Amino acid sequence: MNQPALAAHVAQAPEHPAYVTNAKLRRWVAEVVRLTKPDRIYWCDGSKPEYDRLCNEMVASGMLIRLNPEKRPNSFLARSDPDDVARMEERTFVCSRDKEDAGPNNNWEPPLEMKATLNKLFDGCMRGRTLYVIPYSMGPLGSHIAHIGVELTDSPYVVVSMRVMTRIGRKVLEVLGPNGYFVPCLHSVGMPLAPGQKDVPWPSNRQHKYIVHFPEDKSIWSFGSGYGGNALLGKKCFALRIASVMAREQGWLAEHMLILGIQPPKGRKHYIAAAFPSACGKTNLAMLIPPKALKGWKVTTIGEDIAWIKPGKDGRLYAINPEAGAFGVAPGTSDQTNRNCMAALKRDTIFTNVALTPDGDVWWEGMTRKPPKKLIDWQGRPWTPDSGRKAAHPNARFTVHLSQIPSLDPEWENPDGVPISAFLFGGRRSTTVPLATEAFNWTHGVYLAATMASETTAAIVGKVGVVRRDPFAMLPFCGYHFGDYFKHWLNAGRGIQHPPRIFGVNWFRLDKNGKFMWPGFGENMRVLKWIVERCEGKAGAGQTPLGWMPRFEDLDWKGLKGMTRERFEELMSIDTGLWANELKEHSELFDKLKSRLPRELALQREMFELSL
Ligand code: SAT
Ligand code: MN
Repeated sequence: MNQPALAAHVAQAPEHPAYVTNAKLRRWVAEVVRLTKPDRIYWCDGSKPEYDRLCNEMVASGMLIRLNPEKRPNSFLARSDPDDVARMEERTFVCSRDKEDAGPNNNWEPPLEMKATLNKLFDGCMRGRTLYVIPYSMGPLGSHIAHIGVELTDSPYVVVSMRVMTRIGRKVLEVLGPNGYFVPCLHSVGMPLAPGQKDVPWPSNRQHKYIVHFPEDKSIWSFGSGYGGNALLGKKCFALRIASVMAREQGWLAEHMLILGIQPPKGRKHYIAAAFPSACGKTNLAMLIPPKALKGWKVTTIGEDIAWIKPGKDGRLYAINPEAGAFGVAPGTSDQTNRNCMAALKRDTIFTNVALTPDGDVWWEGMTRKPPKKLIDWQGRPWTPDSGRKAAHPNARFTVHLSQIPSLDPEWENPDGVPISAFLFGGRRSTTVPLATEAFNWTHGVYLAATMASETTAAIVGKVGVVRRDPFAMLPFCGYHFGDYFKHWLNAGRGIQHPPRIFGVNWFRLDKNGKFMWPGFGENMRVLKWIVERCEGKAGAGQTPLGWMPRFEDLDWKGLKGMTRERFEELMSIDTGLWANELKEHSELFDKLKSRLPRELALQREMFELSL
């Protein structure tokens, strides 16, 4: 322990370790202590013993269950409150001074009113708890693309998760120095404890939940939820919503994208950044294992959720993964769908809302073809295959450090990032959208990304399976007006000498019988190979109203059974009736963004309509 307990809620600045030299940080922590009135303050050093100690404490308090060390060494299960299982878009706000700056794509309230609301909620909200100070770096420590945040939280689950997901602790404060810049991130589960009151396994606040961003202050306040993106504030709150604002101001990009490397059997390695909405298989794509028949092709992983991208001196775009871990969807993950991920999860993993086996291991839907005969479900109730309900929550997650992924790219911590050859945009579309298209040029690519849509998943609270426009897979994550964001993207491509090519993909199209037309997973390599060969000017394509599309002969079918020319043509077909409807929806989206929509996109839409 590097911090003595506070006897009372002292009015003066709390003690801090001597190595905390940043005056602004010291002042802010003192302010938050006065407001939230924790019983104790603890400065996280980021060490392994600290992580182990916090995990042990949580096992003792019932917040974590230690899994069988013989089956899953150093791994834990957390069960959340059934009311606190996913991101809550309805409770997420971007409070810019001017409402128009937040755009119709964000919930907004006047910042002063919101601060008054939050100040009331945070007043005394950490009573009976410890306030943890977590200095963290998004991106390799000291990288010119990285940025520092400090999260103050009353959740030890958040501390251990942040240690996996980011780089935390004392070493971050050394980089920060006495005058360095950091993004202040305040989080509370919103459940103070009265003297002697027993804690619950998953404290949260059932009445009030707020995930709030102040883009001008560059600060984050999150109240009432302990789950994922609501509570691990480095992820969606900082690395996307606040970082997107910083990126626009400073001339870079903060995107909801995985980054993967593709090494052809001969020649140069390419890096691709790909945007998909939450729970659309980004983790699987980032860790893809190519089919054996495509001999010599190798895929490596840099990141599976977020990319920060900056122009380099050579006129190319360079990307880092600001995270150090994966917070991925467990259901559906198996040795068949993602062997690399399953290998990563063998040890040192925190699971949330998966099922527990009688021998102290974990299980989720899709992990094995046959479910175990008996389980404890994600809510701690006995479960059998005929229970008629899911054993794991559909948004159950694993939290694992990237270093445990066998396919990790050796360049994953390169402070200068990796050069991006292509951007990929994809959604979950059971109809309308063909397997793959390549944009005619940068502006057309921005149009393609701006108008993408996806069927919603369990990653957010709300109705699942509804088609919604999700531009750049950033709908819940763009911290400012989408019209300005599209403009920023148009400028990003114009300002550089070698802009990446832009592609659209859809792995999820169904046939008339409701069956997936594309096998997906490792077979997606065939599309990636075509993309790399397009980047090298080697692969052919046909011109269509949607863009350049691979013809049957342009893809490598070695070793894939069942894909006939006829079936492929169905998979690639353009139904003009359905596309007329898409165009109507593009108009509706553009109408909402009208006041700030770049004219290029409206013109692009018109050209598209005329060509259809
Ligand atoms: O809960 S998170 O926002 O971190 C996960 C996701 O929606 O992708
Ligand atoms: Mn995501």
